[in-house]
Amino acid sequence: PILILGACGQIGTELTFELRSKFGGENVIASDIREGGENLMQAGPFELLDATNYEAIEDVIMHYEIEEVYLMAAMLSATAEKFPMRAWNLNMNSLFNVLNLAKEGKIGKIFWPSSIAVFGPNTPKENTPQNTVMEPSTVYGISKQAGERWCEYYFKKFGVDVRSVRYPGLISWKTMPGGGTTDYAVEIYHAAIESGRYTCFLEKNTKLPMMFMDDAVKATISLMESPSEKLGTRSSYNLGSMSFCPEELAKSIQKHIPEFEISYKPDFRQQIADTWPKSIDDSLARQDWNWSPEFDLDKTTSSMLENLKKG
Ligand code: VAH
Repeated sequence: PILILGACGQIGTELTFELRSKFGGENVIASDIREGGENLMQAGPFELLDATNYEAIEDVIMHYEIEEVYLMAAMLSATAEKFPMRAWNLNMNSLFNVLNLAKEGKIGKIFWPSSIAVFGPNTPKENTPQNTVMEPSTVYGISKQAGERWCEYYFKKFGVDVRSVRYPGLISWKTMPGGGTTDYAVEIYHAAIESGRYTCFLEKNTKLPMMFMDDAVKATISLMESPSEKLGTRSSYNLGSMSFCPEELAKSIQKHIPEFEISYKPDFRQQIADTWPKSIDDSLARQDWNWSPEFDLDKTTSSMLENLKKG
């Protein structure tokens, strides 16, 4: 069986649905600090679980005989700047809990998400390499860089089978955005349908690496199913699919909703976005486990508007 920590989050929700359809609802235990939507709660077992509580996770793992854990609980970049110590505690202690349970032989395989937030102001911004200068200047990015170092350490020192990708900004419709700097790219679709206008908290030419959630879920499961010997890195894989700026995203929406209007009112999240890459070199993921994305911007926009219009 599989345990998902943070199953009610943006990625956790989608991973839970996909893994349940692949392996059967009863084999995927969803957990989070709070209950989720009824379709998530009814499709398989759910446990209220604090990912920073080692004993609580251990109890769930022993009770359900868990073999794999997806640790999707975290505080994202914008919120982490407001509550640095709470973010560090959640993002790091949840990771230590699952790494240590695996070191004790109680978990067979771990997925842990990193992010393009590991890169900082002096990282090359175009086609950012897998291995390069990384001096993240955000709490969230620092926690992801530290997390990557610990994942590689536990693999090398204790043989823990932990796998990770550096997600770009993710776009999805099943959950509302939650505290991310890239979440303008989710909010904008809701606004386009609800009011026909959106005030963007990033400048119009802020180009960032982005990905539609279906591609992110496909990549995650593909990495988890790859033979261990094929994996060339145990810190975290660069993962890319497309890059765009708010102005380009607005134009893509206007192909469907011509009267849609966007205005710009940058806030503190602009300073976070300015430290991140514009595009990613993900050739190692393509080489090691045949990564290849399916959704470009226009395909993403069609899918987002179609699914959000269904309400
Ligand atoms: C955030 N969506 O904005 C997350 C992600 C690269 C962006 O880490 O914080």
